[in-house]
Amino acid sequence: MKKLKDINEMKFTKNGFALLRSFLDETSCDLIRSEIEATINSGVSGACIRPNNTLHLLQFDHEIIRIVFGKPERLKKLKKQVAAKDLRWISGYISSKEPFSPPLWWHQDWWCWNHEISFRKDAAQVALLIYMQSTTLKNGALRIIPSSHHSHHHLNKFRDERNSQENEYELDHPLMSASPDQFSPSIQKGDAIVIDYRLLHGTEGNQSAFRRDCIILNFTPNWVCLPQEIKSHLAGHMCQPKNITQFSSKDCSYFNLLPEFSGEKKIMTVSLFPSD
Ligand SMILES: O=C(O)CCC(=O)C(=O)O
Ligand SMILES: [Fe+2]
Repeated sequence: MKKLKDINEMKFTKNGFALLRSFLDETSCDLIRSEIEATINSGVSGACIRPNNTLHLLQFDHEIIRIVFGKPERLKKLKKQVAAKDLRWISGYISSKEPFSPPLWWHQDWWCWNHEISFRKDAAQVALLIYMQSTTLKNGALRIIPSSHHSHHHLNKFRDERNSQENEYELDHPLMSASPDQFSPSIQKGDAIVIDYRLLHGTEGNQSAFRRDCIILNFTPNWVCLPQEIKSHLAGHMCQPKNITQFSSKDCSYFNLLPEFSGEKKIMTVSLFPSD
């Protein structure tokens, strides 16, 4: 008989996502919510405004990272879900949906479709999305298409260069609309969902008068197995510490989540669409 651990691991690989209920306790959520306010109000975090969601960068030494990683059992849960053998943290963001903002279009977070690693079964990168309030179809809930990380999906044919920064799609565009095969997980405050970077996902519109906040933490489950060029690109991410010597395993229990790379520095060409 299969052990529960194996079943969870297989589910993530097959479906491209896994839910981590009550990932954060109430106290951590409240602490993070006040850090979110402070970060947004300070205006110094490198906000990236794109239509219908605002991203604020989280550096490794940000207080929100300290709060989330401060409890080792959370990382253990994540590792188990994605069968991580060498988990490393690449980047983090606050993802806000402003009041009365339209849906975030269907997209994939994966960025190098022109590399053969894109077509392997296992995820090269995963995103952990932690929600700071419960979400519904009315306030910007996540929507995903299960298993879309492993197969061609018809929505991909609508994705093009507008799927970047400036240009919006009309509200009735297929990338903005509900898809018959979508799944909208019911999310309570503190719940998290981990998704394969290749999974098609988006959000409902936020029809409420309140901002909807999510913390996004991006990881590689098996750093040691990645090709050098991908390691080099990811290790140079702007969320990574500029001066790694300011941290040590003595003062920082999650220091070993930092990706190590000492080879030639290389930035890869970004390729956002599977057909590129
Ligand atoms: O905020 C969310 O719920 C998801 C955001 C997202 O998918 C993204 O920013 O890439
Ligand atoms: Fe995304």
